[in-house]
Order: sequence, then structure tokens, then C-alpha cells
Amino acid sequence: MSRRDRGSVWRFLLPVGFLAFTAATVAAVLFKDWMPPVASEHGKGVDGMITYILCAAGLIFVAGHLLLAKFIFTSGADDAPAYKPIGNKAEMLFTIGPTIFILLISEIGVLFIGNPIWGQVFKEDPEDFQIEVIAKQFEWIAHYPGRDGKFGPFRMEKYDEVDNIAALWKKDKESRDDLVVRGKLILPAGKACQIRIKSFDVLHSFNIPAFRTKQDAVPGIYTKTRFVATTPGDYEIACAEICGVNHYKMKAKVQVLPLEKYMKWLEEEPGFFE
Ligand SMILES: [Cu+2]
Repeated sequence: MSRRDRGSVWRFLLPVGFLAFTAATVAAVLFKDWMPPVASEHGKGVDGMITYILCAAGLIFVAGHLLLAKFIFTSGADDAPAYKPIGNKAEMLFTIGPTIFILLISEIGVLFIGNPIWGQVFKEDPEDFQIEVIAKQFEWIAHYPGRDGKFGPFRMEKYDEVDNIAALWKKDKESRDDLVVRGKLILPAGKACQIRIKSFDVLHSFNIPAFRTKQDAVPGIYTKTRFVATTPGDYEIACAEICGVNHYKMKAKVQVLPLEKYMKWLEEEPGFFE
């Protein structure tokens, strides 16, 4: 086989291989559900956003490569026309056109899919239940305000690995009825929860895959997120920010209870200093 013949075999094989790989990728996305079932109200919107981004980026990717394949085939042919500059006007058009096209695609995603989800996740509603989540190497601690509805303040010097994991301050009257649960976040179904997140050491990220919730825990400040859990059951919190050698095992359970059961648990559970 001459060098020239080998060249034309590759010219054929490369695009075919590429198209086969693309087809396999598209099939993998279409025919398998890669995400855990959604268990929060805003979760479906997040999935919609992921689908939109995958489709938009995928279509642009495939279209761009088909165009590239066309150029490879036509410009490599023996009877291909000689190179001819396209002129300033056409160059402007081919620069501004795709820029506007990409801007439109991203803005449509932001305005029509992203903004409504943002509104759900960062809505401020005094009716929502307030829960605090504490991240520390390598565990999650849930802190509930108790019957007074107020979180007791924390003093880092009060921290004790066994007896006072949330570093609550006994002298403060708001702390007394607070609930502290280690390694488990108990939630009501069908009721919006505002989650206030803090970290006792390094950066972590509060991630409940089934809720499509992910929010950084940043030392020194409070971050927040909000969700409505839809389905009673057990889920998982994972840490989504590499935070040290045991990052991979920084997990906790999420237990979503029917509202009455949750209210009963809140009522009956003794406060941290009671
Ligand atoms: Cu972590």
C-alpha cells in the first residue's frame, strides 16, 4: 500500500471512528439513567438544566465536527479549489454570528431554566424550617434550633469531640433546647427547609445527590441552601469538596420523615443541655 493510499484510509477511518464514538456517547446518555431518582422539588429543574446543557453542547459539538469532516474531505481532494481568502465582511459574519448564537443558547438556559431553580433554592421564607448543618473533618452534624426556634451561638473553645460536637454554649439560654444529631440529617417531607451551613475547619461541600443539592461549607461564614424533600426515605449526604485524607468517607444519612412523624420527633427529642 502506498503512502498516499494509507493516507486516504486514515482519512476515512478517523471520521468513522469519531462518529461511532459520538454515537456510543449519545446512546449512553439516552438509554441509561445516570442520576439517582429525584427526591426534592427543585431537583427536576436541575435535571432539566443538565439535559439542556448536554443537548446544546452535544449538538454544537457534533455539528462543528461534521463541518470539520466536510472541510477535511473537500480540501484534501485532488480537484479541490485553490485557497482563496474569504474577505473581511465574511470573517466578521463568521465571528459575530456564532458569538450571538452561543450567547442566546446560554441566556435561554439561564433565564428560562436556571432562574426559576435559583429562586427555589435561595428563596427567603420565614415559614421555612431552619436547620443548621456543620461540616468538619470528616463528618456532618445536624443542629436544630429547638422549641424556641433560635440557634444557640457557638464558641469554638467549648468544642469537645465527644460531649459537645457542635461547640454549643451551655450558659446561653437559646442553646439549651437545641438538638444536635451526629451523622444524620432528619428532615420533614413536603416542607421547605432552609439549611444554614458552616464549617469547623476547612472547605467542604454539602451534597445530597438525590436532592440535586450542592453548597460549599466555608470556614468563617455561613452559606445556605434550601429544598423541599418530596419523598420519605433514606438518602445520603456526601462531601463534594476534597477536604483531606478521609474525604471519601465523609458521609451521613438523610432521613426524610412524613411531616407528623418529624414534628413528633422534634417535640420528643430532649434538648442538648436538658
Ligand atoms: Cu469534607
